[in-house]
Amino acid sequence: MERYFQKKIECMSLKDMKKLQDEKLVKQVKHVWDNVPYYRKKMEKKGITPEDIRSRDDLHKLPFLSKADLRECYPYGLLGAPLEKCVRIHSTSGTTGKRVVAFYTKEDLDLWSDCTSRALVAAGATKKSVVQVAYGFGLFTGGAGLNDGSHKVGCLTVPISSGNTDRQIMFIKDLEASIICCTPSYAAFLGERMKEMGLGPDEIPLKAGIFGAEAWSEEMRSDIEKTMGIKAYDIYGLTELSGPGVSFECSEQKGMHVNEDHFIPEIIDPDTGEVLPDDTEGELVFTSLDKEAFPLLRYRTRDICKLSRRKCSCGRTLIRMAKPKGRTDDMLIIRGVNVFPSQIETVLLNNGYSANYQIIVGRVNNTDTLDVHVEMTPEMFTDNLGEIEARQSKLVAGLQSMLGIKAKVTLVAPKSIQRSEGKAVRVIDNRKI
Ligand code: DLL
Repeated sequence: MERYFQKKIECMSLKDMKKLQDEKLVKQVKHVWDNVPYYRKKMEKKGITPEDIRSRDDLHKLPFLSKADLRECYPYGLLGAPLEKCVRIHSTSGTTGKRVVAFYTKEDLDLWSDCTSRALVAAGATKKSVVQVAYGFGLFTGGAGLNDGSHKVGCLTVPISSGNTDRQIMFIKDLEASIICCTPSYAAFLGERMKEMGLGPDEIPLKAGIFGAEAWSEEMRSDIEKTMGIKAYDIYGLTELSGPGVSFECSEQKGMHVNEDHFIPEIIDPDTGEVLPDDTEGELVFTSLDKEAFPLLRYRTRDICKLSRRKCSCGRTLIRMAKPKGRTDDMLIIRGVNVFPSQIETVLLNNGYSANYQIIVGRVNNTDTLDVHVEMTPEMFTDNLGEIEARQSKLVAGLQSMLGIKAKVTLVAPKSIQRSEGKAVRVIDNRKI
């Protein structure tokens, strides 16, 4: 069965896609120049005008935008359309500084729902599907984004939002939901609860999950897939660019196809800003080609990943981005070594633990400390101290070989680490306090 929502775009030849992007980019730069004085000043400072941008090949000439710019412009400073054309805002859950507010016109919402529809159809959604949207609704983009895409595909949509886990499970069973959309950490929690209720993969009607909004490892994917008997698809996006659906996974599960007719991705060296070739790791930067109300050019996401043009057997020609490894701002530097929470997660899951853990960083006598608290699974739970110590030592060795530094590992009782209904908070860095 073909699984495309807009085949013409999703399988467009590279030549046609380039032409489409070239045309849209020229128009978008002009739109920003005419309507967003803040960015126009940035261009003037670099000595460029819209005439300098004739195609995608000129993209590198444009100045970057960063989260700091967005905060400086809060709330209306980057608005690209008159307020009477704007119909919605969403906002990031940022805990530091001013929140980022993004604006949408009706047309922006329509194009955004195309993106999430593509993700849903790639995961097997049809008009006959029942789709449970368990991302948060409200200012967060997850709920609204998948909800609108699900409507557009014609699925029966269950806008349940996050939380109330037993009710989630009741609806999945009673309505025979085939697709669930939520964060991977909430999916893991749902799976854990289903197991506790005695529901095995064969008794769970779900066939697929669309999980994103936070970094998650391949090991976590396979855990969730096994527990619920589903195929777990990754989806990526950020509020500043619309929300979920900037890129999405196909059944190959080898990276996420970027919706290139709406967003041009680049990978840059985060220190120098230099554009890096495909298959090289660096910071992801996006230019939105169609957004009217919040048209960001060369927005630095701070997400670290790679792009690949290798052919995908699903038939889509859209470039793929790897699973983001983490963010430049959640990379921990511990005793001078770069540590990503995702590396720690990989070691834990490879050793049979679940993704219920907490990383606590501190500083004692000017030396950084790294403590990892990990829940034992109910199956491995024991009060035999010798056994616990042996397990802890094995994890210390595993982490040492992955990270190159020594961590202290403490095994804790099952269910003693708080579960998350949205994005999980796994790092506590006491050095900043
Ligand atoms: O998290 C949008 C979203 C909702 C995406 C639902 C997918 C599903 P923000 O709250 O603005 O928007 O956070 C954006 O989350 O820059 C990444 O660091 C991270 N992120 C999003 N998706 C993924 C993913 C939404 N699939 C920030 N893998 C981004 C890893 C992700 N990180």
